[in-house]
Amino acid sequence: MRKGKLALAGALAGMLAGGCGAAAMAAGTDGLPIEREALVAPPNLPPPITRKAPARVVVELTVEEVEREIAPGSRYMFWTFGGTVPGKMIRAREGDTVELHLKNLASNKLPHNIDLHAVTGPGGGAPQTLVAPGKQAVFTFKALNPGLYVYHCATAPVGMHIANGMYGMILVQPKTPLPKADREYYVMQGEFYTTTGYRAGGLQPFDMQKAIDEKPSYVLFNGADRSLTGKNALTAKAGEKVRIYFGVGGPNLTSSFHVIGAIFDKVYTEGGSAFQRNVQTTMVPSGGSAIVEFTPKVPGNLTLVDHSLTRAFNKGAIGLLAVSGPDKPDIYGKGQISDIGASAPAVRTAPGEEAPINAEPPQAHESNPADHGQAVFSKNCVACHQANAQGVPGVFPPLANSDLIQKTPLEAARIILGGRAGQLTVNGVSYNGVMPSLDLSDEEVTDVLNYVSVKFNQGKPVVTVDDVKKLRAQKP
Ligand code: HEC
Ligand SMILES: [Cu+2]
Repeated sequence: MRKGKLALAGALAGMLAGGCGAAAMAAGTDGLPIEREALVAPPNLPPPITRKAPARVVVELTVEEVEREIAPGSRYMFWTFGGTVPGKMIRAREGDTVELHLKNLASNKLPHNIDLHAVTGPGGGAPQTLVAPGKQAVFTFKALNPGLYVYHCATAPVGMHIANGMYGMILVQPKTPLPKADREYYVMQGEFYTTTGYRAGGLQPFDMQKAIDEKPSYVLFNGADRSLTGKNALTAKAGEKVRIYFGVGGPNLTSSFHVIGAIFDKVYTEGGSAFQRNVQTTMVPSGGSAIVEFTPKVPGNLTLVDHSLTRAFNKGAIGLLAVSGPDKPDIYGKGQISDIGASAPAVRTAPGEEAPINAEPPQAHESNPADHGQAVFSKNCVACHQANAQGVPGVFPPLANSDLIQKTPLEAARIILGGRAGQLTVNGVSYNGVMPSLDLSDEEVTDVLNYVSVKFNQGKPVVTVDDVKKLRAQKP
């Protein structure tokens, strides 16, 4: 609490003194005006540079080794540039001289340095900046080329320093800046290799062998599971131009960066000067970047993913951009769902032709609830919960021997009736998925649950049609 307030006070003081992020000071020895850059935490970045002439940009970056949450209930020892993953973004202008002060806190355990891909010269600054805990280095370079560049620690073992979070980006604005965007965000992807698995809980140690094998437990945006979802979601209004400075720290994986529900109007591929238009997914290599621009038109959540999708849905590489604004049904229709008729044949038979002889008679609740339940199960449940009702580990909970069904059958009926999303524990294992509302009748819900109870839970029928009717009436 206290620390937060102090930090806020400091930031306010900085803003008052520095106007918009960078404070202009007296000219340096080389005659360039000196600007001290105020760094900010991702997904934010310093504001656009409006000056028209070069400056000496002074940046203070402090290496901090910090233990914090990598996922709710799971902790990790991060090594960071500026206390955040990715490291705080540096913003300069083509032709600027950057004076970088790299501090290694005395409380840290290891030496670190920085290699900036925006530097022209061997090692990108790494040899000049290698500092033990309690030391600092000053390194000056000229930002000759415009572009969006990754920086990272290059201390051996380099893969480990990067895997622990030691990467960020420096944006070198071209002399003619990009056209104004309404929102600018800073997002980086990186993988984390832990001895214990995704969301395993507790302090999760780094696993060098998994890093060598390129088998991460986490693939994350901005260094934490849920760093860009829920209350941390990015925001925009419909009609605003959004620009995302996207990079990959790695240390190993290439990202197939995609925003579900948006088309990139422009992608400055590989963070360079040329852009491609109308792009769905852009490939961003480890140690590389892209600048993407799009203008959301309708309200709702757009989802940032690595389109290598098990990374998104099973390892954390997911973020949200919450868009507000009025509906535009001409651009994004509401959709309608209607019955195609249970007995309507997929292929029309010509008049006079007989219906296929092996067509199964429709199973009805009235004639045989158990068979009806089995039919509903085969048609509606097996795709996710599987034919043997065992589910899929980590994704779809089992219906067979489910403590939830056995102990709280009415809750199970409620789930089958209306669907469910979010955290759920079955047989001591936690799930966090979405079961859609399947639009079943009261008889279908009743018969399928009783079928599951008898067939897969060695139980008896557990609900009646009246129970389900009552549950439905309770629904808001
Ligand atoms: C599209 C995939 C999908 C389909 C189809 C589906 N479910 Fe589910 N179901 C899920 C998911 C995912 C969960 C966990 C939801 C959560 O995490 O909140 C779940 C949870 C449940 C649960 C509570 C947890 C448990 O294992 O006891 C029951 C009961 C259930 N489903 C029954 C059914 C029945 C019966 C059907 C068919 C009528 C069905 N589901 C169809 C995905 C599905
Ligand atoms: Cu390091």
